[in-house]
Amino acid sequence: MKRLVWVAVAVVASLQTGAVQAAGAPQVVELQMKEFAFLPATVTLKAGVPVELRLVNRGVVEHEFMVYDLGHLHPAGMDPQKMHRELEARSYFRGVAVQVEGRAKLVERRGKDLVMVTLAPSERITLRFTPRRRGTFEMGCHVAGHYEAGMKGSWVVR
Ligand SMILES: [Cu+2]
Repeated sequence: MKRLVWVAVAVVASLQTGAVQAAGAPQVVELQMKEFAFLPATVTLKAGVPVELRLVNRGVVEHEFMVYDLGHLHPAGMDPQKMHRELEARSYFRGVAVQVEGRAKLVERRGKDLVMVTLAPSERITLRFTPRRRGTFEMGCHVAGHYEAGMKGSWVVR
């Protein structure tokens, strides 16, 4: 019974912050993609602690997962190819070792760095990495029209 209560608390905490962490365990985050949103819309992580990010496409079309330093860039309305190159260059995962488990439609890397994951409907993968860089970044789906429809969120590392 105590265990059940703990699980319930963990689920509530997960809904609030997007992260669950027991002592010594990785931060486990489930991030869902659908039309046209990330759930939760804000992922909050602790720097220096391993993360297990479970990414799943619960929608009916494919979606992209990218995390980047937006800066003063305004991706809405930009040429899609130019925008992808720009956002890939700003990827949060530059210099971060990311282990990918599971099958995704596309896992794109630049050199060793993960820059984008595309999931077909119902696909799910797990990303394992340890965040180092603190700050607020953006996660976005840049399939044509999705970002403009609101498919973006915040990636906060404290
Ligand atoms: Cu999308």
